[in-house]
Amino acid sequence: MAQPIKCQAAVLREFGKPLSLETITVDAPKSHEVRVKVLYTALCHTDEYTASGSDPEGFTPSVLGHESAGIVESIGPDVDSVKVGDRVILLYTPECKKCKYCLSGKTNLCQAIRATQGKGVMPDGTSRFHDAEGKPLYHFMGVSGFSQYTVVADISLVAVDPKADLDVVCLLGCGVTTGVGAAQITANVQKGDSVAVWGAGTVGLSVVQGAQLRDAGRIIVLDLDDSKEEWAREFGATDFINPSKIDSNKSISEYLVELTDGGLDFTFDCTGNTKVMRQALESAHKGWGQSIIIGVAASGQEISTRPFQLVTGRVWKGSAFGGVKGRSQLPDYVEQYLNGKLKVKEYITHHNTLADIEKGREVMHSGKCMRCVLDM
Ligand code: DAO
Ligand code: ZN
Repeated sequence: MAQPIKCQAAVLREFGKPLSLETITVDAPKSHEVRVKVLYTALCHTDEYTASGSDPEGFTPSVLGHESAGIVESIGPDVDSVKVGDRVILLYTPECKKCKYCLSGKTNLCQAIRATQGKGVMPDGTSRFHDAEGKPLYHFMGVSGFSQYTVVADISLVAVDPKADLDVVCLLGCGVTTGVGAAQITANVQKGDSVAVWGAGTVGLSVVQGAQLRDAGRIIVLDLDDSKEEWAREFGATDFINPSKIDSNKSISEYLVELTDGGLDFTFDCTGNTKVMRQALESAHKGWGQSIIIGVAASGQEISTRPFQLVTGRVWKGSAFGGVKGRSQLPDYVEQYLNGKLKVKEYITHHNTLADIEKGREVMHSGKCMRCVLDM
């Protein structure tokens, strides 16, 4: 019978303040739960969004982190999908394979534990984390990877090929999969299609990679930081545009529509900026162009366009975790990485430790970081 474990975790005590490194207690997993020794967690801007206080599903005190990989340490009763010792990637988008959503064949947005995950608790409504005073800490995105041990629902993790280096494939727990999947599953980019991507972070560059793997034609990346051009080209961009530098009195959409003989087949917003979302939609080709929103906008923000943009055939859609069903499809992404088909390691610019998580967060805001992986 598994016992509570004491370990180190970075705790969000107050929004907008540094995370607090604390010794916490991680309870034994209950029915349909798994306790994981987290080995690596990469820092993602979604953690920062929540840490800033802008996320309506962010709570204090909580353990953030959601791009994680580790080893199954113990399993609760009724768990048959993983076993102790399995090497796993944690899934903030679970897959129960039983709910209406999972069975629909139309979405990856499993809803089996959606309500409790959004409230920062396990499916039974309680927490497995307690601080030194015994007070409960909230979970985050069903993962909480900024702790050396975490407890997740058995539908929120997937065992992967033991040959995969977990310090690399942890990136498949969010950024890389989100972008590649958005291009290949949500948009289903085909050979020769034209694509434009706003935002050359890990997600944007992964859209580029996903499109290039499909043999897209022109792949245009837009970013306000010129240093991202080299990155964009390395992942397959054919063009790089700094929107602040275009020599034109036209809007960026008009400029792109002219440049691409009527607009793009697919456009992707990876910025979370609602003005960019509109530009991306209006840069899509009349009659068939699709614009996919990936970036998460600040709470309360709304998007707008003239309805005629949609009447005339453009499609506005969105994508979370790239439309990827984690337990069914993520192992294949790991195989593609192991076979050298999918770039993953290439996004890692920095390494750090849990103890130095604040340094990692600093470097992430410096603009010089693509992905920083924490060795837990
Ligand atoms: O409502 O079913 C649901 C789950 C929505 C999850 C959306 C998560 C979006 C996180 C985006 C991270 C992008 C890097
Ligand atoms: Zn489901």
